[in-house]
This record gives sequence, C-alpha cells and structure tokens, in this order.
Amino acid sequence: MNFDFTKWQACGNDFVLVNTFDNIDAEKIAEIIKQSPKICDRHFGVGADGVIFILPSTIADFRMQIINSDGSEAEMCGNGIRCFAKCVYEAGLTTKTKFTVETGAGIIIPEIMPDGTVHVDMGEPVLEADKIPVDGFKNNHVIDEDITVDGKTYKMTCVSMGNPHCIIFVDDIKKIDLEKIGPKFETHSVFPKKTNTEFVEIKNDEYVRMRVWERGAGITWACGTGSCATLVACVLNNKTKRKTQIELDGGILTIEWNKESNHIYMTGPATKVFTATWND
Ligand code: ZDP
Repeated sequence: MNFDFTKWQACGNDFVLVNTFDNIDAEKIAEIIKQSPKICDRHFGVGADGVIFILPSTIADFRMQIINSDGSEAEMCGNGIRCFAKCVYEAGLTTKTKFTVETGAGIIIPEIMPDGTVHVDMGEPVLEADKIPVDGFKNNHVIDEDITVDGKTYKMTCVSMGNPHCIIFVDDIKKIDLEKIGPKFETHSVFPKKTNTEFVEIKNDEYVRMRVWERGAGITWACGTGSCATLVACVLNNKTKRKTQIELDGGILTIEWNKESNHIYMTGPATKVFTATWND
C-alpha cells in the first residue's frame, strides 16, 4: 500500500498527517487505520504518537480524524489540531488562516497567527461525570476525589475536552513513575472509555509542570487536550489563574479558560518535519 504523508510535531507530540483530498478513498483510509500501529512504531515504522486524517465535512470547513498509535480512535487531539491547521493551509486547501474543523469534540476553531503559532478555540470543558465518562462517584462533578491505584490513594479531578482526562496534583513530579502507574490509571475500572492521565506539579499560579500518560499512546512529550484539562482542574481546585503556562516534556503551551464565553483557548507551536511516501 502506498500513500503520501507529512510528518508533523507539536511540542514533541508527533503525527503522520494524511491529506485525503489527495486521492485517498474510504477503502485506503480503512487500510491506513489498520496499519497505524505499524506506521506509528518507532523502530519498524515512521514513528508517531498518532495518525491524523484531513477530511471533507458537511458542517465545517474540514473534518479531523485521529487514530492513536495503538490503532484506537480518539475524539479530539489538541496538539494534532495545530498541526492539522498548518498542514491544511500549506497544502492550499484553504486561503483562510482561521477556519472550522469538525471533530469528535464538536467544532473546533484554529487560527494560524502571524508568528507561526496556532491559537485554538477548544470549546467548553465538560465536567459532568456521565459525559466524561467516569463511574462510581455520587457527585455530578469529580473534583478532588479519591482514587486508589496500585494500592496508593490519589486525589483526582476529571475533565473531558471531548476526550477523557484525569488530573492528579503531585508535590514532586520527578517522583512519579509514569511508565508504571500510567497504564493502571488508563485501564482503571472507573473509566468506561479508559482515560488520559496528567500528573501536575504547581510551580506558581501562572506556571505548572505537567507529564502525561495518554490513552492508546502511552507517555508522549505533550498533550494539548490534556493541557486544557489541566488548566481547568487547576482553576477548579484554586491552584492557578485562568490563564497559565503548562510546561510539558517537549515544550510550553499557554492555556486560558475565558470566564465570559466558558471556552478554552490554547496557543502553541506546530512544525512540519518531512514529507514522504509510505510503501508497504
Ligand atoms: O484521548 C486520547 O485517546 C488521546 N491519546 C488522543 C490524543 C491527544 C493528544 N495528545 C492531544 O494533544 O490532545 C494528541
């Protein structure tokens, strides 16, 4: 199977982008999805955290579909949508620098800024437990609740940005063995759709350090939706201001939760790495 793609990265969260306007039909998309674990493999493939498809939409300018490196599908991808926006523009599919994208989290609006960063209206965070989804808590919101993982009890706050996130505040992020406990959070029985998990150390009320274990992808160097969910959890737990920088393994994102609109805004980089053809 052959297909052309571009490799992109956003704070070290990296993706294979496939422009389906380039003669890629439904059958080929299905085949690429099937092969995505191999395509994403860092030793036997291209190496990526996910595969992203640029598709037509009937309700927005474009549609984005994201497949994790294990082959599962995610509803949304924050770092991915910044790559998506620049890729769409570079491919000449639009001349607009601000446009609408249909995702599993609704319509998301990226805007390419003059300095090359991408500013994204990520929509509203979802806090209702049944919509995130999280089971087993009597309150409608899951804020600062106990969860026991591997015999240890943590305090967690749960937020959906279209995809599920569980945020854990820690005193010293260096002491977290992400590789060991990440998968145990991901598959914990309270998360019917599994979860992304963010470990967060507060540096001050405008700057936090976060590391992520992603559902379907494991440790990644950054997570855009996870950074948005982290900021929401920080505000709900009175830890930071509504506009804060999130430092990830691969870079820094600026996130704002606007009080009037209730929307989350994310600003950060996205960079093309190379163009190539998959041939297998
Ligand atoms: O929800 C999930 O299954 C995530 N693994 C999707 C990818 C999220 C991402 N890291 C982001 O930046 O939001 C791409």
